[in-house]
Amino acid sequence: MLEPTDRIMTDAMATHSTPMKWGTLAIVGRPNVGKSTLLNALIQQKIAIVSDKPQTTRTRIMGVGHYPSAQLVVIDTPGVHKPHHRLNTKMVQTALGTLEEADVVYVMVDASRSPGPGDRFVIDAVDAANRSHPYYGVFLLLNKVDLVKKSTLLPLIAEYDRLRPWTAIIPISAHTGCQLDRLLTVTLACLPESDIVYFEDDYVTDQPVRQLAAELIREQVLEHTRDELPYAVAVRLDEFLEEDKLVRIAATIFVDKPSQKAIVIGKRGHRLKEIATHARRAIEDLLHKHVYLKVWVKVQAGWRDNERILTELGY
Ligand SMILES: Nc1nc2c(ncn2[C@@H]2O[C@H](COP(=O)(O)OP(=O)(O)OP(=O)(O)O)[C@@H](O)[C@H]2O)c(=O)[nH]1
Ligand SMILES: [Mg+2]
Repeated sequence: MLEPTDRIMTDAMATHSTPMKWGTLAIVGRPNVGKSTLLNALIQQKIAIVSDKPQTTRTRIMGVGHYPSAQLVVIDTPGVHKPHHRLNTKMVQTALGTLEEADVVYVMVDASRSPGPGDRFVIDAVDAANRSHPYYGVFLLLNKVDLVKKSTLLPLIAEYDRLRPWTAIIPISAHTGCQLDRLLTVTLACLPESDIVYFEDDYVTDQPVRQLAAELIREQVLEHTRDELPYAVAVRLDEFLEEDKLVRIAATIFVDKPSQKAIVIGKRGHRLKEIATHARRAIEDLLHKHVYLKVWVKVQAGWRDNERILTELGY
């Protein structure tokens, strides 16, 4: 259960009488391949929002997986893409920067597609980082195997196999959980043992609860909009007041243009009401408290290229 405090848990180092496997894992890949879905599955909690729209994740999202004889720090990253705004440049820099701190890397791709230029770009970046500091393992994950015929997998595996020497190529479904046990076993097998584990047993993520709440609101905006709108939306938390049995939250949804504001609000405010109702329920599930949520929509033209606003939004 996540605690409704600003930091979810304090980090601490603990020594263990029996050595544990310990390491940092980075998940990288093009947008929409299923990285955040895998993070949530590996740590068995929802700390990253997921949507069917590309470029959902905008920051580095850290979660800690606790296993019987191992602790794994899992880092989800924004999908690597061609940036057209300052926000997107930062997202790609964040994703590639994560490669510097990882012990093990998962390159995730969509099992229904042959490697494209975007996948090759990610693989080249991993290779370059691996040359300067060699990883314990670099895995290729063919995700969404639940959506493809088994007969298409072998030729795809052969195609990826030619691109670089992988520690292993593993077809998985982050969504159904297929092959995740095996993935975890081979990943932990690569890692060294450590007398020190860095996080307490109940430490989940370094994301503040406010940020999780803002993300759950953005997730609902993504769920209820399409086309260019999801890219143009950001959520700022203006108020987060904890009372005895209630948390009062006020948030602003930023969009880029007046026409987008009209879409988010919808006819007679219906869409915004839907968004707020679903977001409130999701935040209540997170906090285990009643939530009173007020949401405004504000046009902030060019926010994706405005450094001050990007900083204010935590990007
Ligand atoms: N069928 C199926 N869908 C999946 C699987 N994994 C993820 N998805 C779906 O794929 C979409 C994208 O998932 P995300 O986890 O948000 O993908 P991501 O790589 O984090 O995307 P970005 O944050 O945009 O880079 C969502 O609709 C997920 O439900 C899977 O194994 N099978
Ligand atoms: Mg994501």
